[in-house]
This record gives sequence, structure tokens and C-alpha cells, in this order.
Amino acid sequence: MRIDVVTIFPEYLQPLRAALLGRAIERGLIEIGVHDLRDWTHDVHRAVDDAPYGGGPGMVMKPQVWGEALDDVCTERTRLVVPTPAGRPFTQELAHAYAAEEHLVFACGRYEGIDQRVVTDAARRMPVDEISIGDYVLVGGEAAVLVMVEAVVRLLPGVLGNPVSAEQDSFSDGLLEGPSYTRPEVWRELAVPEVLRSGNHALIDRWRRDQALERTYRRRPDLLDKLDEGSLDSRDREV
Ligand code: 6GU
Repeated sequence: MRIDVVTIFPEYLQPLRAALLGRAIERGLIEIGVHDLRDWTHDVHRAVDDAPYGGGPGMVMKPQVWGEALDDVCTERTRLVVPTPAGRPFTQELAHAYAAEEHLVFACGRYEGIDQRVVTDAARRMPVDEISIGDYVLVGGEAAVLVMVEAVVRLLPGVLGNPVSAEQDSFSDGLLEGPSYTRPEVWRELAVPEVLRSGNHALIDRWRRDQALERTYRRRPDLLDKLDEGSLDSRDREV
């Protein structure tokens, strides 16, 4: 998979080269390109924004600069992602869909956003998603790109040391993951739940399932509403 990011703050994307993602690059599992949007300006001031039509606060990113940048960076195999608080929500399901793409391009807007015609024009040639990572407002799309790329890349074959850990993630079965424990058995007078030391794996699986259901009920009841009927067994319904 190849990922390109266009931004006016290329240094903000440096963490993409660290840790898990850095290792995925070294091992040839992904290629990442980070591009400075100002490279596509033609004026001495390298201006990327202008006042909004209709008035109002803030600045809007100019379509000409973005148009030329995306013409150069996108191909006929690109899926374009535009991070914006006004987008559809980013989910684990979308992370899986992105992990199956050959080429992702992220177009980071700042200020009050990008001239909407950039999205409209790009959509004439490629799939385009305007995506939000949550119900809060960031200054720009860069931090959202770090979040999305990490969620996508860890799903690629060979990136995680242990593929089972991706399969058992929170959300993979529609529930939050329950608590985990390691040694020592008692720490600051707090004991590890007895069942986890019982060696009875049927009992342990049931206990973990109950913990996941209970935690989801308390923290994210909205997720329980989304579970399809068939995914709950009769024991689940007692929790
Ligand atoms: Cl993707 N961008 C910005 N600027 N703010 C956000 C966001 C994205 N998702 C949530 N808030």
C-alpha cells in the first residue's frame, strides 16, 4: 500500500516514520510520501488561503493550489480522504476498507477548510471521502491523519507481531474489550480476578465476554443498540 499526505505542515507528519509505522516502512509493507502544499503555489507569498465568499471569520484554502497538488499526487487508483469535522465518522469498519486500498491520499485542510470545488472536482475522477475522527474540532486535519493511518496500517498483513491481537480488538465483535491483568497476582492489595487463574478456558472465555458486555453497557450503550440480534447468545442476554 502507498499513502501520500498533502499538508502545509509536513513536519507534523514526522511521527508516521516512528515506531510501528516506521518499521512497516523499513520492511517495505507500506510507502509513505509527505508533500508540502506550498510546493504547488506560483506567487512570491506562496499563498494557500483567501477570504471566504459570503463573508465570515477565517480563511478558506484556495482551489487552484489544491487542484494542481492533487493532479500530481493522485493516480487512477487513488482513494482520496479529506479530514474534516464536517465529515462522516471514521470507524474500525472504514479502517478495514482503507486497509484494502492500493493508494490513499490524505488532503489536510487548515483554517476554515478547503474550497468545496476541490472535492467536487476530484470526485469526478476518484472515490473521495470527507471524514471526521470524532465530535470535537481540531485546528487542522494533520492529527486526524496520524490517527487514521495508524488505525489502517496496523491491519495490514505482517505489521503487527501477533495477528490475533488485531482480531480480538475492541470493536471487532462490536463490543469494547474488557480488562487485562498480568503478574503479580496481588499488587497494592488488589488481586487478579480468581477466574483468570483457574485454568478453565471455557469459564475464562465466558467471564471475558461478560466483562466486555458489562463495560460496553456502562460506557457505550449506543454500541449495544447496533449489535445484530444473532450476535448475542442466551447467556449474553442475562448480563
Ligand atoms: Cl478529520 N479534522 C479537523 N480539523 N477536526 C476534526 C476532525 C478532522 N475530526 C474531528 N475533528
